[in-house]
Amino acid sequence: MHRTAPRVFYLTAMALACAVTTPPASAETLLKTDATWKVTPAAPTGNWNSAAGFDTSSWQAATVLYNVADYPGYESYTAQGIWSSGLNSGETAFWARRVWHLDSLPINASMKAGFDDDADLWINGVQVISDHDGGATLFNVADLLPYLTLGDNLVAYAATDNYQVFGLQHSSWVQIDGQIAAAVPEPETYALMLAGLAAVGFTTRRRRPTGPR
Ligand SMILES: [Ca+2]
Ligand SMILES: [Ca+2]
Repeated sequence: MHRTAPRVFYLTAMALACAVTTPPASAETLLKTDATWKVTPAAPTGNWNSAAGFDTSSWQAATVLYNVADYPGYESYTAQGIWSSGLNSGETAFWARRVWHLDSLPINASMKAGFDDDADLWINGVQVISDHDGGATLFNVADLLPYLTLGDNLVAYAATDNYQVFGLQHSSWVQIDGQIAAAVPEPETYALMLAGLAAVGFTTRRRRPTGPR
């Protein structure tokens, strides 16, 4: 029996190592601007940029202008350029919101964004982007984890178009990419695995020749 015990221990350790060493998750788009965003051309009041439950019943679905991937160098992007109305409309300012529910926090998350021309962006009421340079700007926020929380998250921004300088064309897009952890096995899974390994160890021991060593 004392010779079998190390084998069972070894197999158990191997199985547990495999169970807890989940396959590396690949980065995926977790959130992006598209028609599911709520927008309004009328300046909102109150906690529109900090409260996930803010009443947006008077807001409208975002107008999709184009796919960011249509632009050379951006082929891998999935976000869509949005505004409160068309690409050349006279609406030179609009407000956008998206509630984003997280059942678990990502392993990592980054955000890329583009504004034509300026924007202020908040995540859960914390300002992440303050863009007032007057021209179209691209952003890359490498680590978004400090801003995220379990449950409902709110991504909100106010964008403006400096039409007098750059013409009427305007746009905004946001894309959040990251890695979600694979599901961790439940304790019951470990118990079943240990029971199975114990049975294997027991069988191995029973089959071991009992002759002289
Ligand atoms: Ca800008
Ligand atoms: Ca512009």
